[in-house]
Amino acid sequence: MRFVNGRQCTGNGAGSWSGAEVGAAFTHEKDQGCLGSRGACKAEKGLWVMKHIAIGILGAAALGFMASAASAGTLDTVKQKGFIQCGVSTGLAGFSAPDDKGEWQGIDADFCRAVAAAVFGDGTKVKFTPLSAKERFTALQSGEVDILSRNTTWTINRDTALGLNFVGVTYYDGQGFMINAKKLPGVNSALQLSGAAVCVQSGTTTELNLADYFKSNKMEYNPVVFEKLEEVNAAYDAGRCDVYTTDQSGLYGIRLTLGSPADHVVLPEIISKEPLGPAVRQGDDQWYHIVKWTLFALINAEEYGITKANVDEMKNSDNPEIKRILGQEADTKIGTDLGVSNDWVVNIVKAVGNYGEMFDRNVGSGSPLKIARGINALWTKGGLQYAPPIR
Ligand SMILES: N[C@@H](CCC(=O)N[C@@H](CS)C(=O)NCC(=O)O)C(=O)O
Repeated sequence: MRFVNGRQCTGNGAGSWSGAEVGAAFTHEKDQGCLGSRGACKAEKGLWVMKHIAIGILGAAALGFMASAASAGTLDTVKQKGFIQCGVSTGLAGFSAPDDKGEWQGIDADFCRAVAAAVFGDGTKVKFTPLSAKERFTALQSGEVDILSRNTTWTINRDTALGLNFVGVTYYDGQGFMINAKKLPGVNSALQLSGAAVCVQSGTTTELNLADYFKSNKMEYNPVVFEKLEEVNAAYDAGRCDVYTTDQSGLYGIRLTLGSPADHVVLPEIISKEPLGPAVRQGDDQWYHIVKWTLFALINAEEYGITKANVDEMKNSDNPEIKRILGQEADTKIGTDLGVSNDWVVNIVKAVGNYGEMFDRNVGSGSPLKIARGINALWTKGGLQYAPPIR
């Protein structure tokens, strides 16, 4: 089998990335000169490196200050400005991507709408900030966004050293590989990929898992690394690498955007755990609770059969748990204890539906991606989605 001669990106190869995402977030390394435009890359590099070392040092020193300055009282800040600033991807189908009218669609975009509905009773009170993988953590740490809802994997490094708090899991994913079956006819397993050039986005867990997987299977590979999603997609579509690796859900979305989607197959191996979920800054418990319980409200609503269509009717249900969730219990303080109104769950479900509706519309049977619920089914249906009780 012949693989394309993928060139390794100096300093950005998976091998040289030692899991130091704190540094990555602040040095904000630019990858675009590494493949195809190496001359331009070199010319700019001296100045650019000096500038970014300085920014990196200042950035690291400022981390503690920024995180605490930006984190206290997010609810008040959000109420004052009248909307939630939501960090999303630059355009990943099913998760967060603008439609032809420029409106953000996807499960991650809808999650921010759900929080806006909880806070304002109006799911439209959201502004979106598109962020690359490398930009996303700095944007949250600095207060540029109030929530990061961008197919982001919950890891210990991000939950500790990066100063974030993940609120839960909106989508259980795992890393996969996609190949052009026309170019690599005999390949049906990732274990046949030794020597391949692999397209990957920098600043991701993907890059780290890729290194682990090839190392543990004693295989060689050439990482072809870019910062911008469109660069990775274009390089892969142009045949500059043999393999595309990212979260499996992402592969299905990206496949739809390629020149001839039917030529590309996703290989069966899942090489990692990628629990994707929204994150907030550490140091603001009230905001953390609002965002976390918004997710739990969406999941509980599905469990109790509360939908966008029946939510008003369900307020009169005989089931005390449904009445409680919908804020209909006499003298309830559940919503106000959280810092929102007592009909917060009604508002959430009216804005985006329950978790299952959000899933189906964006990535599931009602979407072009047609991803099965699988492990993202409710715990009552054999899946992993489970939320603590609202009581
Ligand atoms: N879940 C992984 C990967 C997330 C990621 O950024 N994946 C890329 C490749 S699909 C992406 O979504 N890019 C979108 C963008 O940069 O706008 C992580 O948190 O590190």
